[in-house]
Amino acid sequence: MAHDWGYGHHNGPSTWSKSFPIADGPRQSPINIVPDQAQHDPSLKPLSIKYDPSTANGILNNGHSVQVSFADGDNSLTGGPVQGTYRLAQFHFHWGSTDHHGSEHTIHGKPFAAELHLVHWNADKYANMAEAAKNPDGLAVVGVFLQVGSSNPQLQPVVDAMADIQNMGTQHTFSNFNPSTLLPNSLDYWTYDGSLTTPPLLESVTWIVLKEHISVSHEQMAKFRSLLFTKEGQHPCHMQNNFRPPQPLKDRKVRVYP
Ligand code: SG4
Ligand code: ZN
Repeated sequence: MAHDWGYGHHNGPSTWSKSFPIADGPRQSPINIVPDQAQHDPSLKPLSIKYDPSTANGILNNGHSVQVSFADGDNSLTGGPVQGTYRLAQFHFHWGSTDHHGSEHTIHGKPFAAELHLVHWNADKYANMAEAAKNPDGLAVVGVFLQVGSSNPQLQPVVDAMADIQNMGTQHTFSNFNPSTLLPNSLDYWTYDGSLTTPPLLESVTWIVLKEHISVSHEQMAKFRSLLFTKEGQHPCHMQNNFRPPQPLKDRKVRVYP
């Protein structure tokens, strides 16, 4: 479908504003984070995350990313920059064609090989993810950088499952997985008000970008790049460079905890 958004020459990030004018809005994501310019804010709290591994219910190639989804349950993000309880809906990744780029956020202009996004919605105020995504305090996404180095055993169940979902639109059961095993030791973070990084680019995300990265091996990254953007029977196109580049900060401040 030539008119659908994607990451290619004719449907990539620089074209999204034609169909989604909010692409040029005041609080778009991702951004380049300049640590020296982040503000310490004593009102920020430590991040508290608790997930129930039994709620993991599937892994999907949606043609834009690989995504693990969760049933509604006791999957909560509290504290940090947010008020109330946000519930995990899914996690997914963005990555490059080489080990040297692929993350959406950058630090001092430096990209990482990949970025994990854990997407949560405000279950205190809204009935579901779709409703939450229309509101400025609807979503909270935790971003974690992946740096190529030693193999990451916690990531291996996700990497192994990729063999079953090579084509766009394919899914497979994926159960009993605790995504908190993917988090780094420290939950210190930067935070700012932003958006979804894909169409519809809704300006509803409180971004929480962790300072500490996790590791991934070159071989594990190669499995991400073996996935396909395309459906079975179409000319195969490898899923890589599925990231949006940094957007203007405009009238926003990045805050840092602690
Ligand atoms: C990826 O394409 C996910 O697969 C999408 O998940 C997600 O959309 C999209 O990224 C944007 O999320 O954290 N990068 S992001 O801002 O979560 C949503 C689905 O399509 C709405 C469910
Ligand atoms: Zn994402």
